[in-house]
Amino acid sequence: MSSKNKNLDVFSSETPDGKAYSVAIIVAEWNDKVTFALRDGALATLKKAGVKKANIHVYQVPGSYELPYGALTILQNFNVDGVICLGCVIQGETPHFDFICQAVAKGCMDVQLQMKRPVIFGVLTTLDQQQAEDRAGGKHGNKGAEAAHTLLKMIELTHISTEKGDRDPLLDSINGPLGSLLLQSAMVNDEEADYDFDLDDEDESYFGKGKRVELKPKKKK
Ligand code: DLZ
Repeated sequence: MSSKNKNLDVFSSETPDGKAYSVAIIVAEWNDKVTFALRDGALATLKKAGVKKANIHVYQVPGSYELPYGALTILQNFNVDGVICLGCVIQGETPHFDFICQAVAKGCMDVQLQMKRPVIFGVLTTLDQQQAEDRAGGKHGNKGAEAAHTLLKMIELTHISTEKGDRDPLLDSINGPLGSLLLQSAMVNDEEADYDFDLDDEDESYFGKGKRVELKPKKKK
């Protein structure tokens, strides 16, 4: 269904309670009239869902092209459950539009799969300014609000699956940052490879629970 026939503020399911969640919003400054309205829509939805003000972190990047890198660096360095990327790409006279849209969409997907935390694609890709404004608090609702709802749904899913799942968190993270630590350790030399890694004592929870995983090298007995 196109967003023309949908109000982006009307969700098909209830927005999860966000009081235990910590989130980041990354906003592109290009087309800021639109993107700042998306940001406000996202903030209103997060607030309504109970996300604490102290747990909402807003960052700006120059354009939509910079959103995936912004998401990656925030997820690598900050303790957030997920990220909303907000931008607005309006079709111009050159193929620039297609390059940016595809790069950003693919970039957001890559980052969330790499970091195993949700990165929401809240980027409007429109033919003109009016279409963008219609979806940034205009007659078709607010894409930022929809992105915030989506993020909370995906964080909730992360929590449900990590609580109910029976996979070993360490093995599960083999493709993520922990995995690369393990691989690096294995690659250094035989003695290093003999090291084992432990999750931090208090850290029964890991991704999606609002805590970063601290790995402590532990010599094998
Ligand atoms: C360069 C550019 C163009 C032409 N159009 C947009 C746009 O419609 N929306 C957007 O978010 N950013 C645009 N940008 C900027 C790029 O995303 C990026 O910031 C620059 O290419 C970096 O030099």
